[in-house]
Amino acid sequence: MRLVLVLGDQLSPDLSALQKADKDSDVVVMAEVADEASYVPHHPKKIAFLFAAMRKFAARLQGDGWQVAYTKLDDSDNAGSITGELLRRAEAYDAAGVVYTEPGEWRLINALGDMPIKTHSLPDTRFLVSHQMFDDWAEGRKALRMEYFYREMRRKTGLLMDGDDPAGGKWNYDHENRKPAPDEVEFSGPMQFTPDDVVEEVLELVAARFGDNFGTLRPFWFATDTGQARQHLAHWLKDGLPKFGDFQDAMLDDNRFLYHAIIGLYLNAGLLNPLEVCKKAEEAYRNGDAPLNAVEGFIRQIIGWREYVRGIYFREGPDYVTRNALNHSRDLPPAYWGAETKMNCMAKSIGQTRDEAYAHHIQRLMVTGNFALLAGIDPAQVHEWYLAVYADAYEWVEAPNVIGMSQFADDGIIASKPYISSGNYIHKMSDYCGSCAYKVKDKTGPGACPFNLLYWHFLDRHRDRFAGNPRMGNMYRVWDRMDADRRETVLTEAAAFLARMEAGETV
Ligand code: FAD
Ligand code: DLZ
Ligand code: SF4
Repeated sequence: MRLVLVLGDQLSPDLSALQKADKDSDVVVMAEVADEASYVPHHPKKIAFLFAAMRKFAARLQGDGWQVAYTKLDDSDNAGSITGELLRRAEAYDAAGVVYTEPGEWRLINALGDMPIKTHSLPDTRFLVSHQMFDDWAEGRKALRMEYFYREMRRKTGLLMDGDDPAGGKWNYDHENRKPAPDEVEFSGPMQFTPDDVVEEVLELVAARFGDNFGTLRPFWFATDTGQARQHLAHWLKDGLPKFGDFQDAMLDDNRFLYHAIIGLYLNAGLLNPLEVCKKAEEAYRNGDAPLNAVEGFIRQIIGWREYVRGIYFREGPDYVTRNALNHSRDLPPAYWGAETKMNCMAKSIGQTRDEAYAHHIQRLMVTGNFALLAGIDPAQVHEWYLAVYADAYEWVEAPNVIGMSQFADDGIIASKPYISSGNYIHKMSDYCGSCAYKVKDKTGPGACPFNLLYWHFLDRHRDRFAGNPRMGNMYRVWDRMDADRRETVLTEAAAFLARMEAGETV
C-alpha cells in the first residue's frame, strides 16, 4: 500500500494523486500541522477556513470509501510538519511510498522531494496549463506579456470564441471596465454561511492557538465545502457578475466587496474548479444575463492572469521571492499590521484586510502595494505580508503578484512598467479621499497627500532605470517641466515623510 497526500489547498476529488491511487489499498493522509500554519503568521480566518474545509473534505472522502488518516492540530502525536506526518504514517502502515500532487510552493516541493522514502509527484491537473506548456509558450519571447498568453488560452479552451474569432470581435474589453466608484452598489455581497459544528470546533481551536495573529476571526462566514462554494458562486453569477466589469477597479469606503466574486480562496483551495466557473460565466453571457465586458473581464482573470502568474512562479524558480531589482530596504511600517495611519485609503484597505482576510485587486495593487513601492519597502517583507493576510494567498499566486506585478522586484518580467500612482488615481477610483486627514489636491505643504510626494520621489530616485522606458517618458517630462524650487520642495517633503515614518510616527 501507498500513502496519498492531500494538502490543505488540494481539496478536489479529481486531484491527480487521488485519481492515481487505489481506494481499496491506499491510505489518504491529511494533516493540520504547526509548520504550515505558522511559516507566515496567517490570518486566523485563513487557517480556520482551511482546517474546516480539510475536515469536511476528509469526511467526504471517507463517505466515498477512502481510508483517511487525518491528524488534527491538537492531536498529541502530531509530528508538526507535513513530512513528519508522512513519515509517521508510513511507519504505522508500513507504506511502500507516498504519492502526491505537486504542491504550490517550492518550500514544500523541496521538503517532500528530500524525504527518506519513495515518493511519486504528479502534476497538478486542476490547472489548464502544465509547466511544459507554459515554457513552450515562453521560449524565445522577448517579453512574456499576459495578453498574448491569454489569447492562446481562449483558443485552447474555446471560451468566448465564435469559431476562430473572439466573441464580439475583440479579445479584451478592459477599457470599458474602469468606471469610478458608483454611488450605490446593487449587489448584496458574498453569500454568508452560519458556522456549523465542524466550523465551530475549528474556530475554537484557531482562537486558542492563533488568536494573537493579525486578523479578526469572527464573524466567520466563508463556505467550507464545494456545495456551499457553488451556492456562493451561483448567487454572484446572478446578481454580481453583470456589473463586475464596470466597477472592477472601483473602491468604496463603506462597501468592501462591490461586485467582486470572492472566489479566490475557493478556487485556490480546490473547492471550485476554474474551468467550471468560467463555463458558468460564459453561459450567463450566452443567455443574455450578463454583458460581454463583464464576462470577458472575469474569464480573463481566471484563464489569463491566474494561469499566467503560476507559469511565471514555476518558470522563475525558488529564488523569485528573494528578488529586489530596485534595492528597496525600508521595513514594512506597523500600519500594515494594524497600527494607526492617517491615510484613509491605507486605513480602510488594511482594516478590511484585518476583518475579512480580503481586499480586492485594486486595493492590493494601487493602495497597499503602491504605497510600499513608492516608499521603498523591502519586497521580501511585502511578500510575507501578502502571503499571511489574505485567505486566497499561496506562494504560486501571491509571489508573482507581489514581487512581480506590484513591487517590480523581478525587474519587469510581469509588468512593463511599475504600477505607481499619485493620490489622483485613488481619488478618481474611490471615495476615500473625502474623509482623509491629508488633502489629495495638495501636492506640497503640511496636508499634502503622501502618495503625491512619494510618487515623484520614486521617479526621481529611479531615474536611471526608468527614464528610458517608453511608457514612462511622459511622467519624466512632467517632472522636468516643474519649477526647480518646487521639485526641491517635493523631494524634501517626501524625504521628511519617510523619515517620520521610519521613526515610528503615525503618518
Ligand atoms: P475577482 O476580482 O472577482 O476575480 C476573479 C478571480 O480571478 C479571482 O478569484 C482570481 O482567481 C482570479 N484573478 C484575478 N486577478 C488575478 C491575478 N492578478 N492573479 C491571479 N489570479 C487572479 N490572488 C490570489 O488568488 N492570491 C493571492 O495571494 C493574491 N495576491 C495578490 C497580491 C497583489 C499585490 C495583487 C495586486 C493581486 C493579488 N492577487 C492574488 C490577485 C487578485 O487580487 C485576487 O485574485 C482577487 O482580489 C481575489 O478576489 P476575488 O475572488 O473577489 O476576485
Ligand atoms: C496554508 C495552510 C495552512 C495554514 N495549514 C495547512 C495544514 O495544516 N495542512 C496542510 O496540508 N496545508 C495547510 N496549508 C496549505 C499549505 O501551506 C499549502 O499546501 C502549501 O503552501 C502549498 O501550496
Ligand atoms: Fe489616500 Fe491621499 Fe486620498 Fe488620503 S488623500 S485617502 S492618503 S490618496
